[in-house]
Amino acid sequence: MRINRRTLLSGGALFSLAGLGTWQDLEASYRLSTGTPVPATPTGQAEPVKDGYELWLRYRPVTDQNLRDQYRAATQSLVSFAGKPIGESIAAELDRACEGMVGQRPVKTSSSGSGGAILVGTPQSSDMIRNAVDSARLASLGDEAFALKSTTSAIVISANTDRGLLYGMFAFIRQMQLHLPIDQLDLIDTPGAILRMVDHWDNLDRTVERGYAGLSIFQFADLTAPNPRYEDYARLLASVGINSAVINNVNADPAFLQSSMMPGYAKLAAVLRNWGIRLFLSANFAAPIDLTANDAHPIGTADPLDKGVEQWWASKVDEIYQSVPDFGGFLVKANSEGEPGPLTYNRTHAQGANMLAKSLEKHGGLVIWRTFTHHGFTGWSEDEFKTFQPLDGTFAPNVMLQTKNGPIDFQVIEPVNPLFGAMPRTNQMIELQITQEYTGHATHLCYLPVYWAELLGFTTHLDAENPTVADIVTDPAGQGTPTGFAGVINFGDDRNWTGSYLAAANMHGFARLAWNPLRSVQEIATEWTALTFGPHQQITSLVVPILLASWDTYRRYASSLGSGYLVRPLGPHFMPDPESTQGLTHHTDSHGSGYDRTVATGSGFTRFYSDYWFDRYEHLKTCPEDLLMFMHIVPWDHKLSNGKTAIQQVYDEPFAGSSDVQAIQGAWRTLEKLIDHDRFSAISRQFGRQLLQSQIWRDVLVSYYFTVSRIVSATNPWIQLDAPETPPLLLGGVENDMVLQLTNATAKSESLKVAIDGSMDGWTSTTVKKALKSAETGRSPIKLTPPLEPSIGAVRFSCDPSSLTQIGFATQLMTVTPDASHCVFAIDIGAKPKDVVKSYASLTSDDLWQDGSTVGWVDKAPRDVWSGAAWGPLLDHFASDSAARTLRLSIPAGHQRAWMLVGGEGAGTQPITAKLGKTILVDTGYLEEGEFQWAPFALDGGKNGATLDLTFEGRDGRNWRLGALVVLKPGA
Ligand code: GCW
Repeated sequence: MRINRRTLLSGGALFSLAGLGTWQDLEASYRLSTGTPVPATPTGQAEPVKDGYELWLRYRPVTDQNLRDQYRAATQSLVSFAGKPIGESIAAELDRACEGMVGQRPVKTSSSGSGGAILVGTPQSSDMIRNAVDSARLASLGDEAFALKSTTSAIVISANTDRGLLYGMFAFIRQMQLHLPIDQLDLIDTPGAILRMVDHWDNLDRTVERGYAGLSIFQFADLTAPNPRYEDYARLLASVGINSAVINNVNADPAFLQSSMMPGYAKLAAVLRNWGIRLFLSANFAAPIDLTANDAHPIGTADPLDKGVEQWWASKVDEIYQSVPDFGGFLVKANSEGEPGPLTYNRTHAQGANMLAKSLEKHGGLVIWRTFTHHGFTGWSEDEFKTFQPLDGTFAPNVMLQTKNGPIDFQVIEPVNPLFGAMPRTNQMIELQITQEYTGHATHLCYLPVYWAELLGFTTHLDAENPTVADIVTDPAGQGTPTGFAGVINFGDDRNWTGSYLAAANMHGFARLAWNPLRSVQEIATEWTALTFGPHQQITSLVVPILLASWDTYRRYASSLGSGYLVRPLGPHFMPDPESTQGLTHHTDSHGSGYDRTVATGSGFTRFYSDYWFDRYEHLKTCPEDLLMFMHIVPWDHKLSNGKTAIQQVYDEPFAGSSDVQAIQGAWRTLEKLIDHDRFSAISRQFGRQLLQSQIWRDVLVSYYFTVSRIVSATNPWIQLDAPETPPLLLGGVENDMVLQLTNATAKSESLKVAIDGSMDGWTSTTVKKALKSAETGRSPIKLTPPLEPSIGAVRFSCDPSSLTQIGFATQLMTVTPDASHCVFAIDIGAKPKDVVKSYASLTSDDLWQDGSTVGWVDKAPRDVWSGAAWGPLLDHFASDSAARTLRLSIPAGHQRAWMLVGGEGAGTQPITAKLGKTILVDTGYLEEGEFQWAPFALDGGKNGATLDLTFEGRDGRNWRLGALVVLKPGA
C-alpha cells in the first residue's frame, strides 16, 4: 500500500475542500430550505447534555424503533475470547454502549446461542470467527488490525491481538452511535502510524504549558490516589486509536524521574494498559545531575559518554520498568530553549539519544528525540535541518526523531518541515499541535485536520518513489519500522476536557488521521459532529462545513500570504502584535513584507527541499501563494494569480476572514432548536468572542500594513483609529484626557467627527473633529468619561461619515477603574508607590495590618510581582502566592460594591476565590491566557462600619494573583 495523495499546499485547493460558497449563502440556503426563522429562545427539544464530559463516547438511546430493534436483537449476548485486562475493558464498554443505546447489556456467555451475539476473539480462538473473517489477510496486517463481519447469527469482531479487538469493538460501537446498519458489516482496518501518541505539556504543579482547558488531569502530587477521570481519559483516547501517552511536559522537571513517583506511574500505567495505551515520560537530560545533587557522591555531569551518567540512566530505567513493565520510553527536548542536552558536553544529539536508547533497549523501550531546536529568530528555520540532517543513519534503531510539522513553531501555516524524507535512515515521527497555541487557544474555532491532511499529503519529490509526508511517518509497506504521530494534546481538567466544546474536534481529528492519514477530512469531521451532537443530518450539514472552513478563515485574518509569527514572542501567542516581530520573523516596510529564505538573497532555507520544491519556493513567481511571505519579502505591487497585488491581498483577506466569522455565528444560531441549550449557548458565546478577536486581528494587521506602506486599498479603503501601544487605563466616573490617533487610509481628503459610540452605556465624550488628507495621520485630544464601575474590554467609537469603512473604532481595548474619589478603597496591589495608578493607594508586601490601619495583610503578605509583560498600568503589578492570604479592611457602614482585578498569564489564568470567613464572595474560574477580569462582590459594613478579613486563595493550593481591589463608597 503506497499512499498517493498528491496535493499541493495551496490555499485554493484547501478552500475548495469545503465545497462551499460563502457563509452568507449557506445560512440563507438553510433558511430557505427549511423556512425556519432563527428562534429567539431555546425550545428544550434537543437532547439534554449535562456538560459535554463524554465527548465522542456518548451513548444516547436510539430513538428510531426499527433500528433500535435491530441493534437489540444483534447484541443479546457477548462471547469474548479476549484476554485480561483488555477483554474486561471490551466487555465493560459494550455494556455501557448497549445499555445507553438500546437499554440492555449483552449477556456474557461462552458460546453463541440462538439470539444475536457479539463474538470477540482472534481467528484462532473459535471456528466461527475463523470461518467468518479473512484470517490470512488479517494476520498480514499486524497487531492492531481488526475485522468486523456480520453473519446471520453474530457480529464478529476479530483481530490478532487484544488491542486489535479493542479497536474493533470501538469501531462496532461507532456504527451504532452513528445509527448505521450493522447487519452488513464486512471490513478490515489497520492503523497507518505505529505510534499514535499524545504529548501532554503538563507540569508537576499541574499547570499546563499552552493549555487552555484548566489544570492537568493528572494529580502528580499523588498519582496513586483513585481518580475516575484517568479511566475515562484512557477510554476516550483508545476509542480513536491512540496507543501512547507522554504524560508530562517536554520542558521536563527532573523530579518526574524521582523514585517517589514510581508507585504513581505503576497505578496510572495499569489504567492505561487496560485500554491499550503505553505510558511514556518526558525526561530532563540533566536529571543525573539534579537527582544526585544531595547524594554523598553527586554525579555532577550529564555527559552522555560519562560511565557514571550511563549507569545512572541504566539503573533509573530498570527502576521504571520494575513499576511499569510495558513502559514506552522517554521523550526528550535537548539543547532547545534552555533545556539541557548533549551539546553542552560537545557530544551530538545522536550520542545523547543513543546513550538513553541503550538503557531502554533491553526492555523494548524507545527514545523519542525532538528535533525542535533553534537559536532564536535568526536562522530559526535553518538550525534544525542543519543540526539533524547530517546525523542521518547515526541513531540507534530504538530512537525516533520527533519533528514538528513545520520549520518554525506550529504557526497557522508553514511549509512542511524539510527534515521529512531528508533522513531516510532514521525513524521519523511528526509532531502536530492539537492545543491551539498560535491558532486561537480555546477562543477561535480552527479545525486543524484540514491543514494537517494537506501537510501529510505533501509530496516530497525526494526520490523516484516521491513519498508523501504521510508515507514517511506511517509504515506503508507494513515492515514494522517505527513511525508515528505525536499530538500535543488539548486536554485539561475542565469538565469538557478541551475548554471549548468545538476544540475536541481537533483531538478526535488528530487521532483519526494518525490511524489513517488518507481518510477524507470531511468524513472525519462528519464523524466527530455526529458522535458529539447526535447523527442528525441537519446538524452535520451545517457544522461540518463550519469546521472545514474554519482553519482557512483563521488563516485569512491571521496569516495572509503565509505572513507568520505576528504575535509577541514571549507572550501568550494569542493577540496580533506585528510590530513586536518586525525584523525577527518579517521585514515589513514601504516596499513589501515577508522573510527572505531564498538561496539567492536570503537565508538559504529553500535549498533544504528536493529540486522540485526548491525550484518553486526559490522564486516569487512559482512559490505557492499561501507561503509567499514565508519564503520571500514580497513587494507590495507583486501581482498574484487572482489579479490582486500583494498589498491588496493582505488588506482583503482579514476583512473576508472576519466577516466569515460573523456568518458562521449566524449559521450556528440556526441550530438552536437542535442542540442542547448548554452547549449551544457556550458555543454561541465562543463565536461572539471569536468575532471580536477576528476584528482585532483584522484591525491591527490592516492598519499596520497601511501605516508602513501608505498604499490605499483599491477595493475597500477605510479610515482607521490607531491602537495605542499599551491599552489605556481610564478612571471611571471622571473625565479622562486621551489622544486619538486617526489615519485617513482613503484616496480623498476626509473631515472626520469622532466620539464615543452611543451603544456604550453610560459613557460620554467630547467630539473630535479632524480633517485629514489622503494617507495622512493626525492626533487629536478627546475627553472621555466612562461609567464609575470598573470594566475591561473593547470600547467602541463612532465616526462620521459613517459610510466609510472603519477600522479600529470598535476594537480599542481599555481598562476602566473607578476614580479614587468615589471609593472607600482604590488599591493598586503589588505596585510600589512610584508605579501606582494616579490617586490610588499602593499595597505591597510591606503593608501588614497594624493598629490604626484601614487596610493591611494579616500575619504574612503575598509576594509583589512585576509581570514585565507591558499590559499597562494596574495590570502589570500584582500580588501572588500559593498559600491563602488574608487582607484586613476597615469599611464604613452600609452596603458596598467591590471588585478585584484578576488575570494575566500563567498563575493569572488560575481560579481565585475571595472568602469572608467561610463564605465565598467570588470564585473567578479559569481565564484565558492574557485575559483580565474585574470580579465583582459585595461587602456589608453594617450599621456602624466593620473590620473584615478577606482571604484570597487559589484552587487546590495553586498560585493566585491579584492586581487591584476597589470598593465603591456606599451609594456611589
Ligand atoms: O515555542 C514553543 C512553545 C513552548 C514549547 C516549545 C516546544 C513546550 O511556545 O511553549 O515548550 O515550543 O515545543 O518545545
